Amino acid sequence: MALDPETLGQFIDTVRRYVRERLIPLEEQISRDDAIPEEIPAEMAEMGLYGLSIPEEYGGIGLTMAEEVLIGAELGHTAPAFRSLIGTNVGIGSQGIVIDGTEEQKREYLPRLASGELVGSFCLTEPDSGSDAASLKTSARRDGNGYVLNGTKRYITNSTRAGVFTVMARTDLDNKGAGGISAFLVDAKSDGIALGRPYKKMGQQGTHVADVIFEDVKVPADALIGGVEGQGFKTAMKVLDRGRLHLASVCVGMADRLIDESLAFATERKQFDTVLAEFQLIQAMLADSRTEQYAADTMVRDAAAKYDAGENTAMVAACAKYYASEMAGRVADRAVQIHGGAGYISDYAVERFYRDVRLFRIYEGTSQIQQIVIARNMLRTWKEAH
Ligand code: COS
Repeated sequence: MALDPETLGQFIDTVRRYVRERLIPLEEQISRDDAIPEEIPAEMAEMGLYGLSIPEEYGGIGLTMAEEVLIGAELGHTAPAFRSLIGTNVGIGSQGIVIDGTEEQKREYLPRLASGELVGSFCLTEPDSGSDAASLKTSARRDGNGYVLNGTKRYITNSTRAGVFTVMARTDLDNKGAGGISAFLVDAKSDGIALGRPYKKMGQQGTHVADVIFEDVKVPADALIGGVEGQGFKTAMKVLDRGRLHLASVCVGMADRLIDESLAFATERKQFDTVLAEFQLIQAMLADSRTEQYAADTMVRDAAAKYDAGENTAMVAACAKYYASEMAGRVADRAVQIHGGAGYISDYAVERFYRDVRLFRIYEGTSQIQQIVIARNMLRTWKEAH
């Protein structure tokens, strides 16, 4: 249910103040330590951030997509690791249950995901299956009343904190395509689950990704999302459609922060006896960044409204994610350029963000995958109409 405008305004304000007063001052520390201070998860839980997208009847705030993207943009103003902390509970780690779960699954998991007591994580990618998600090999063999899972999942965000994994695994071993895949809710403490060492990454320090290895992991029959085999790929795609919109909103916020950093530097720094901001070539970069950030913001809000109206948003979500993530890359590049030599030095936030934003063009579907999704939808609509 949508919040009334006043409550929404207050919530946005609270998040904005928290980002500016509490999180931004911690950015250098988390970049250096590659760890989020221990108090932060509890503070975010207290604000309800883990439950942004979880319906109120299951203990969440139940924001509409149009509201969620506004919060996503606020969180985008700081190091992405903070957003990632709640990101899987808000997105890929809870939405499989929200969208396709049984009533029992919703009651079992959603309240704890909403409160942050339980961290959800999404296991789709594998060593040999990235963009071609339908080719995944992790198997779920029927065994008495339940299933036995075997396989390796790669680069799994928040796996080191997770209490429950949404695992896409092949239940029909004869069907090598999307139709053979089912989605399971697996307790992270189950026997047979091992985590790899967190990977060392280019950026986004403070967020940890690791492999999750399943070796003869027994799960009960009611762990199957929705109780129906063969639907797991579709569940994953629906979750990603929504996740892509959320990520696009984070890119909008990040670009805004990069523009702020650029303005702050350009209005202080002098060359040729003039502040940089007076130079038209610098102004051109600032103007391009603002124009593109505004365009992405508008796309995200429009796509979110369509999502809330119940329209099929696979294409517009892909458009928004594709444009907003590429835009954030260009804005980060210009921010570094405006900073000149300082932009290459770690003391300046833009150096860190330049590395952080690189991931937006890759995870939850690369730009090339978004292009494919967009074009396929265009062609389908064209063929249907002609
Ligand atoms: N919503 C609901 N169902 C969807 C869907 C969506 N957004 N997209 C596809 N499907 C359905 C299709 O309708 C099809 O169903 P039918 O067999 O009943 O017709 C089925 O899923 C298979 O779809 P498709 O044939 O399009 O699958 P492909 O193997 O061609 O894969 C892409 C499609 C490439 C788009 C998909 O694999 C993808 O998104 N890859 C990227 C994965 C990714 O984002 N990984 C990031 C890591 S997770 S953080």
